[in-house]
Amino acid sequence: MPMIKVVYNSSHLLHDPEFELYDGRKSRYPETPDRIETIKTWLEQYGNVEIVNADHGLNKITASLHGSNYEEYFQQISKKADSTGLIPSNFIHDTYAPINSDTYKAARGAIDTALTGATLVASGEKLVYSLCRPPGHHAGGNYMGGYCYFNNAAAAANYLSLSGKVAILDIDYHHGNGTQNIFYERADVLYVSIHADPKLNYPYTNGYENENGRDAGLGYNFNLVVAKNCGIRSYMASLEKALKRIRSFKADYLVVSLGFDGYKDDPIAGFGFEKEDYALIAAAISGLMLPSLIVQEGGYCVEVLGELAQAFLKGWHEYF
Ligand code: OKP
Ligand code: ZN
Repeated sequence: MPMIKVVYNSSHLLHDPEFELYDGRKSRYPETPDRIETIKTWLEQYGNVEIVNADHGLNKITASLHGSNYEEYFQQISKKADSTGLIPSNFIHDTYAPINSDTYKAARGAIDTALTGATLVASGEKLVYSLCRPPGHHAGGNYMGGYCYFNNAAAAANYLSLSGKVAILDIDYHHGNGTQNIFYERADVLYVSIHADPKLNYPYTNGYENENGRDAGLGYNFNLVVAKNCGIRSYMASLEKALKRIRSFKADYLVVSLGFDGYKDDPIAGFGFEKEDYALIAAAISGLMLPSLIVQEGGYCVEVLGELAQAFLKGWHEYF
């Protein structure tokens, strides 16, 4: 396995919400700091990786993605956060985006992590893995939600789109409604997502197969719904359809929104995947032979996340 650059940023540690709220009830917040720490530590020990720190000089790029007052507003409310972490406002889509005093800084670090990865891919790296946290694919042009604040993958794709056509393949268990929202009217960035049925799963409002894009973007949004616990065999059939669409698009770059919440023991999701299935998925995707940025999204079975990341990188072989 060749050396792979893994982009990391420690400010995610500051974002550690106390609980999740649903129907007025509190439960454990699954999107925890140890998710990223365990992946980093595991890859340092067992993977051939070079850890690169995120570059924080890239902040101007967010403005074109989320609108300038979004970031300013987020920074302001982060300072005023109370113990619930919940601040009702036009920008907040659901109760799954709690904000504490350091959330802005952590989210800024996550988007910098993605952008740093994008700059490396744009300058010739074949495969880079950005260990983003908090995740991003539920953050839209003007909203946060689903543990997401800034859309890391969208920022990376938007940056890469300055140098060519970009396909985003989202294989998190949940539909990336935010990413879809950001690129819905664009033909230069293709969004392809395989996810659980939104009738039964978060984000509920989007992810249906008839959502194909709008105006110039019509035909450049492709949603594939699979069943919870579908297993790798039936998942691979959908993955082949996704890859076929990406091939016909003739992308110059690929951004993978990588969630590990398809793993069979994930506490909030699950496609019934075994650990080794992540190597099969990566092998299939790497057959696209595209310079690629992997952006970390979800995955909540913390004790195996390092192994899943290792399996994924090991499976990514065809390109090398
Ligand atoms: C974020 B990502 C679970 C309720 C669902 C929101 C899920 C956000 C998933 N108690 N909470 O796509 O992995
Ligand atoms: Zn997810």
